[in-house]
Amino acid sequence: MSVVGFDIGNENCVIAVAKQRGIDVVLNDESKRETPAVVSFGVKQRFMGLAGAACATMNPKSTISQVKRLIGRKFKEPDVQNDLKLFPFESLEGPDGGILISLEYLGEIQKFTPEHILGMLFSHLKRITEKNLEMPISNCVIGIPSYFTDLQRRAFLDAAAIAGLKPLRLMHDCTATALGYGIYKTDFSDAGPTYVVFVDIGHCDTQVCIASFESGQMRIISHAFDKNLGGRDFDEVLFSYFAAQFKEQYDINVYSNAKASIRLRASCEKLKKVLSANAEAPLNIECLMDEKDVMGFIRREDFEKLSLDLQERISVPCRKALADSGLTVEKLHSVELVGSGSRIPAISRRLTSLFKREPSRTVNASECVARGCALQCAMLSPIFHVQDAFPFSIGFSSDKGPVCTLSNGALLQKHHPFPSVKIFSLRRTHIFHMEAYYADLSELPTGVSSKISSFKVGPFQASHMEATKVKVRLQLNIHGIVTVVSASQLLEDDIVDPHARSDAHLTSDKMEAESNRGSASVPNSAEDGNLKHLKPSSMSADDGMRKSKVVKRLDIPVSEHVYGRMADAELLEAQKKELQLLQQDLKMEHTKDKKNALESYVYEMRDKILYKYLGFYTELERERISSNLEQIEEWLYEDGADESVDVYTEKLEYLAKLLDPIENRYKEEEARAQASKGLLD
Ligand code: ATP
Ligand code: K
Ligand code: MG
Repeated sequence: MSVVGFDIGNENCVIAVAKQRGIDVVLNDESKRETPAVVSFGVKQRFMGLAGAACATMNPKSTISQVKRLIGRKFKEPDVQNDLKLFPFESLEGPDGGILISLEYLGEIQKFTPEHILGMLFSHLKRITEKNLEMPISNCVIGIPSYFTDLQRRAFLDAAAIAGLKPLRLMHDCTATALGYGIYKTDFSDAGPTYVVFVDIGHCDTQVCIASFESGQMRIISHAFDKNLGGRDFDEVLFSYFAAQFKEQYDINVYSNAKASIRLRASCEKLKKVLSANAEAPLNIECLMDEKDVMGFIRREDFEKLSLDLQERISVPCRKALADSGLTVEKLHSVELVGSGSRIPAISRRLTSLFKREPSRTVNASECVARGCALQCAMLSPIFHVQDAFPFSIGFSSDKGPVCTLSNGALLQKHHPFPSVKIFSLRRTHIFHMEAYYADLSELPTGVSSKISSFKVGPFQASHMEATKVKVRLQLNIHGIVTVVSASQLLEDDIVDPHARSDAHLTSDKMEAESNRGSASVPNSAEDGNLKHLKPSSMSADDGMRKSKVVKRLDIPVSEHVYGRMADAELLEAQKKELQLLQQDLKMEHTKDKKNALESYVYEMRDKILYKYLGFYTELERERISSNLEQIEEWLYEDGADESVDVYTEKLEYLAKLLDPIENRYKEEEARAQASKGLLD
């Protein structure tokens, strides 16, 4: 079984695999450890990763990056609108309020969901991995931001499914990092838990978590985040600075020109990286717009002043995670700083003063998420327990009002451990509905609906008008998705009628098999999420009953509807479409290969006629070959620049036929020479 971990960043993706010796990062086709998260639609084929990123300036409207920002979100959410303003591609509101990306491909306007675009990226990463491992893969663990909503998590699973991947777990980025950190550490004290803060600053977001490590177990005790603060905001500071400067100096308004904006933004990102290692840096762009070359310059000191607000904002989630954990800085063992966005020196300084110690860089800043995911994939049978914390408070209601509420109206408090199961009983006479919802909207981005999903429970049999006790098993599954895994009814033998008995079956108290897309079974499930106290039977209330009497447990059907999630038919459609698009890409790649082969053959043949086969042809043959070579070479650059595989193959075969007799004469002569040499020896 392959054990693969994926980190899908807004800027860079990393693939890691678990091998016997440890974790390896998979190199892409360009032998790079990071693959840009870009999908670009060319004229006849898609380009992804590095090749896709290279199309950004030439083909901005058809080049999609940062799709992770859009997945599982609504078009009208304010955050989404802000992001869409930055992106050069076109988007519109989908029929369900979701987002559609619209672009021209293969001569028509095509619309794609973010799930599908992310699916393309997954498919690309999957192919890189398969090429590298020389075997097909499907099982994997994928890193996600800890602030992802239920819908975003499901959308990620759907995107993976479009590419034919089977995620065994979606794992919070910081949890993956913490796992990779903790599993090899041996210097933790035996006296009590060791607390480590992980700060991940990526391209678009900042995530902080505090993990506690104890023998064989890791718990996430708190996490916090800023969904809209990352490296790209620092780029934007430089962008505004130079845009203003160039307006004054060169009288150009880059905001009015999409291509100029893209180029300036890209240059600012490069400049920012230079400033991480140098005290000052120049910025030169040829022909930025209106045929003007621009030149600029900035000192690190000035950049730091310009980005003071952003630096301050990084402290906010750090303080929040610390406050939520109930710890003081003195209790912390260390602060681990990861994510390439954190390479700005001022950020380190800021964290040093906040946590009263210099942040460590024990783990690989750009690879830690993928490595942690690969590790998790390799050890999903638990040797080392990973208990995560859920980011939002979840409420649950039935048609008769909220279920088992806590003081604030939630069923599961924010930071509830997962994977975990919650069991409750309701008394009902017939089919009923339940709703899962976010209990505290202030924990979510503005514009996110409180509705998560609805469940229909039933039909079931109730005797007369007397209400039956229905036991509902709610799961916060391994991906951090809320779902009802089962509902059941306990019946004493004498009230089960003979027909019902035939299809009634006794079930054990272990987790039932998954019934919904995205609800993987949980390796450790216990009454209320406490992994350490796993009991063989976790249904405490009815244990007594079962011991004294044989009780039939009848499964009640549960159906789930998730608000805003793509329907099964849509997913199938997207999978089919993805296969077609892939076929087209492969066809174009094959065509390119054939064209290259023909081109090389022309050069090779010309060379052979000049040297190797000299004297083995007639003047007539030479003339015929030369004129054909010349013709085909010219054709390759003009009419033949964009032909089909068959045409290239045909031309190559034609040339080969011309050369065949000459080649044969040469070989015969060579054999003769060899033979006579043998006689002499
Ligand atoms: P996200 O986590 O938001 O999904 P990601 O995982 O792709 O994104 P990273 O690869 O961790 O993000 O970081 C990318 C960011 O790091 C970019 O903004 C990039 O400009 C920035 N970056 C990379 N190298 C440096 C450097 N030397 N100095 C400053 N910033 C850097
Ligand atoms: K990354
Ligand atoms: Mg990241």
